[in-house]
Amino acid sequence: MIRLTLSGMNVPQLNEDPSQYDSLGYCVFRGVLNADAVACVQQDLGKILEAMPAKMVVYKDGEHVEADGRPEFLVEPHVKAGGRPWLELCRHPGVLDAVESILGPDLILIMSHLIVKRPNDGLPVAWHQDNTYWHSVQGTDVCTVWLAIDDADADNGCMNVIPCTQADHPDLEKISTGGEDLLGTTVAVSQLQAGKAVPIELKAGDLSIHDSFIIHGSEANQSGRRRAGYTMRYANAATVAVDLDQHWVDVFRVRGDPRPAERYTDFRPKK
Ligand SMILES: O=C(O)CCC(=O)C(=O)O
Repeated sequence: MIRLTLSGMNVPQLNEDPSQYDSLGYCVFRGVLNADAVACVQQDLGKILEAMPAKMVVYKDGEHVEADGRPEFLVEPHVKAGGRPWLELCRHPGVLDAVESILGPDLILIMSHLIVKRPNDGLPVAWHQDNTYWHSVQGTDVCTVWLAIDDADADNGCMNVIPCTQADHPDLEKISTGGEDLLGTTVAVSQLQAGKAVPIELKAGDLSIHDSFIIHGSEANQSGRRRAGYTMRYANAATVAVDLDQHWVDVFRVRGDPRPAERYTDFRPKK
């Protein structure tokens, strides 16, 4: 699992085999969006960044607080005014094929989040698990697609995952970071575990998928380049239930047949 770079440093080979996802907890898919599609998404993002409010309500260290507007906090763009391009991305056939190879064909979209780190300024994201924040989501067959809108690498703060830490779905205690980071909370990670982390380096248009229990995070952006990613969160509708009375955003059926009396919004392609 080790590849040697020109600089002589050992870099772990990223998993690109969906059949290894269950054991490793993540998988990378290359070239899902072509150059034209990437250019469109970058343009749509430009519009959102131009219109970003000076103040935002953000979820930090367990509560909602008002904070300065920052592009790491662009939550649920797919349901906001003008958000149709982001909703369309969530049912892009290439994206859904990748998700289907992981979760099967019965798919709902449960939320999305644009996480943009400005050059030399982007916030770190401390080690965390996703699922333990989502109390309205009951079940473990849940994953996040991290679509690279810009090239993402260790210098501009790409996501890092610690393979296999999702095994048996541990619900780890959240600890306040007390610092300047996206979530304000973290989980305890040993040096041994941290040493096994892999940087998910992607070209714009690539995507990675990670399990909702895997430990992951990212460093600040210390480069002069922007790092933008669009996270789309999906679940297997057969094994996961979303409590729509508690959930903060519409849930969209994107693939597979709706069950009788299902309350998810039908957004399957061609509907
Ligand atoms: O974009 C990042 O750096 C972190 C992403 C993340 O935590 C997530 O997708 O759950």
